[in-house]
Amino acid sequence: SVEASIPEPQRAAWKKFSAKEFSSKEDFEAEVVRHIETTLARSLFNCDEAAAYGGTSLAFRDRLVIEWNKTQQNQTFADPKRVYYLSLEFLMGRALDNAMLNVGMKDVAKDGLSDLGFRMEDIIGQERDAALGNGGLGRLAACFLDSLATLNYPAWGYALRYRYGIFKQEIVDGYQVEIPDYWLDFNPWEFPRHDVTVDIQFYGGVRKYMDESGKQISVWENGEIVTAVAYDAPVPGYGTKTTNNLRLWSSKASHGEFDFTKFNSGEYEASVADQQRAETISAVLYPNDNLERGKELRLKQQYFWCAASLFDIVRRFKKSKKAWSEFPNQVAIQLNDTHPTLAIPELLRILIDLEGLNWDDAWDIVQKTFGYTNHTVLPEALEKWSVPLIQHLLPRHLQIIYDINLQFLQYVERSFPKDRDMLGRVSIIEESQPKMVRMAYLAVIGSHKVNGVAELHSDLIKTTIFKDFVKIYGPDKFTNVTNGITPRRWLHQANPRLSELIASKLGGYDFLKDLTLLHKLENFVDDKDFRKEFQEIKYANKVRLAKYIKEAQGIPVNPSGLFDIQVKRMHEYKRQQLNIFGVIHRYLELKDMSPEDRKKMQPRVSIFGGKAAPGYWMAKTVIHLINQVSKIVNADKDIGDLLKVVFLEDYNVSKAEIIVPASDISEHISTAGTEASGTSNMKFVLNGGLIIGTCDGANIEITREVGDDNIFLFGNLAEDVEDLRHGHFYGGFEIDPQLKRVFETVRNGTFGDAGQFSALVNSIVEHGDYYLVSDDFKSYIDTQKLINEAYKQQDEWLTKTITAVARMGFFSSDRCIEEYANEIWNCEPLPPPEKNGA
Ligand code: T68
Repeated sequence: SVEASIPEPQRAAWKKFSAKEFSSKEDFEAEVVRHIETTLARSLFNCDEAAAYGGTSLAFRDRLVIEWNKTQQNQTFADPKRVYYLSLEFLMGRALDNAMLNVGMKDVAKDGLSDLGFRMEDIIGQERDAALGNGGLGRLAACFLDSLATLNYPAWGYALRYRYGIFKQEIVDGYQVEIPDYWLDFNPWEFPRHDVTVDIQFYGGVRKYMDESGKQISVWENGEIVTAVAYDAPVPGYGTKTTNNLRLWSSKASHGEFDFTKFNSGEYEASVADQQRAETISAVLYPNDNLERGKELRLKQQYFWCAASLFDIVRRFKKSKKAWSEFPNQVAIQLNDTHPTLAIPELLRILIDLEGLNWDDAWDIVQKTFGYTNHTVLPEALEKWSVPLIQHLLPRHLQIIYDINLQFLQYVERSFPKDRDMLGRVSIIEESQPKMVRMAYLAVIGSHKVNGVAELHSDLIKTTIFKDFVKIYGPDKFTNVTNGITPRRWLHQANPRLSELIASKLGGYDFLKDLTLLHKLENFVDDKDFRKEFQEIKYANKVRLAKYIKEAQGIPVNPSGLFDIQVKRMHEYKRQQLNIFGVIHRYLELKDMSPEDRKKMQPRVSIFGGKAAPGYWMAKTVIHLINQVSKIVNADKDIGDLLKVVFLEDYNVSKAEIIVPASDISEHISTAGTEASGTSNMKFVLNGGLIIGTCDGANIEITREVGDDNIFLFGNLAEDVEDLRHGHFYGGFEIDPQLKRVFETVRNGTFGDAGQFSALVNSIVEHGDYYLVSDDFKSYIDTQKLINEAYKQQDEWLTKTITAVARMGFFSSDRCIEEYANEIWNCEPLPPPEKNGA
């Protein structure tokens, strides 16, 4: 064994002094103080909350690192099939609370911190979010890492170490302003691995020659080199010692720090320029969700990350000295959307150009290795890269893509000799000016499985964007894995009191590992004490949010009102405009009423939050409108508590943890067929809130699980969207009369300069209402009225919410990961050894 190669005295010394985990309050305090005094060089007299956060994190980090090392060592020895999750985004949020939960010493830490003069919540609140993502796609990746570790799968995440995560949003005079998110000042959770580097090539050319045996050899050479440096972060599982790895690549210039010749000749700026250009690659996260704009730097990011990750994966595989044919038995790579699709030609390049395999063997390995997850059918989000750009940046990859396409089209031609149009339709190369590479087609062709993220979405991709591919490959290549969320963060951590209440009824916290156990809560739906406590917890969570709203936005809201929340990225397809038009409609109705009639109305608080992509004018206009409505309505003495409108600045993961548990109703109201799944819908219901939603994405499966009495669905169906859109242009399109009145109010300046909002109104009135706001408006406001009435029946409402929570077991990301493991990755867990030796 490896241990036996080390002489006994050294081994003994090592074991004797091997790092020990703190296990008592005293030890914890000693560790915190030691870290504050030595690692952070602070003292009792200048230890603020930031320093206390630092000391606490470092104390917990030490514990994590011990398990992390053991997990990696164990995985190295056992050498099982590993899963590699390639995602350009991981929206991890805060790490400390999660570390405490998984290490299991939170109570000890709480007491310890109190001895040292600090409150746990304040210390947790000091941490900045790790915000390396835009929205659902990035958060899903984070939930998956949590489940992979919890279920003991040997799995790594690979991404980029952006110096700037998603921007911080400020609202100034009602407008969004973007502030850079420089988050790395103090990040105790990452470990630089300056010894783990990969040189990545860009540009250059391809030289071809015949070797002695007459084989064609391609060499990609004379390009620019940028170095990738690995930074690792531990990903602890819950209720297990398994601690997996998230590896982030950072870019730097390859040859030393800068060019000394230039430096010595006085060209200081030029000498630094190369270095800066290299560092630009991992500098910033692109802040668009569901949009691809085809920028060269984005393509560079994608290749840099894919090439570094694949080099790392192949290097690890080669250590085991197995035959190449074993590669797909040792490695499963999941492509989170098309962003990592270049990994497909890159693996072919490694196998063929560098390792000397022939095309057929290499292709067989590639197809068996990759799986591809699609997250959208929106045309503007489907990635296409121009052929000249790829030719310039990655000349060898373009050749390989053409070779893949040739083989594929020959196969299609043989299979469908009569369908001549088929070839043009399914070609990886779009014959446009310039020609474009369709990344989704490349991903489908290079993978053995393609999955959508909710049932409706997985059906839709088979009948729309990938219809021809279903004919070509048969339906079995396509599958569904409905998204899920981790109950550790989205129930236990966000809503500790609810988690505790559930545990008290179910006899422990097993439900955090098997969420289907929640079904037993239905036995308590009539239990008076349980109901009372459940209701009190919801109220307390609303009080907590109300307090936050007062602090953050200065708006007083009454926690007994109905909290109606829509928090997500701002996007026309998600239809925040429908929501705010509905709010204006309600405002007008209230204004019309006599004071006596008003008294009978259900008080409501409409809460919005979400970032708009910096270049997305329509989305920014909606933010502006919400803020203007908020200003007018909140100041209207006639209205008082009957309607308050709040736009919460800078929505992110840690704020979601406060917002989600506080909803009575949350809005998931995308135009049917546009939201692939949605995941916050699951979070809200799991925390005892109901949904108003369209028949879209996972809303449909949530309805199936919780029952249609326990959700408020409205609006047109996906199958009718196309006809409705067509009708807007050719059928004499009448705007809904109640919506018309809303538009008149916007146009008459009630909410400020009407010119500001004309593009928004015109997109509906004049430009075809692509997102069907008018078509769904009546059904939307009628359903909101139903909700008002239902909410007044507090007892029935409570029954609905409890029942819904009890039926949410399906939506754990643990269930997703089991499905991926069984249906796509074909891999097994590797539980940590019973006795964890040093
Ligand atoms: C989301 N996609 C889907 N994309 O919109 C959502 N896009 O329905 C689904 O629940 C979620 O993925 C998880 O499956 C995104 O969040 C992006 O953020 C994105 C980022 C870059 C480029 C394109």
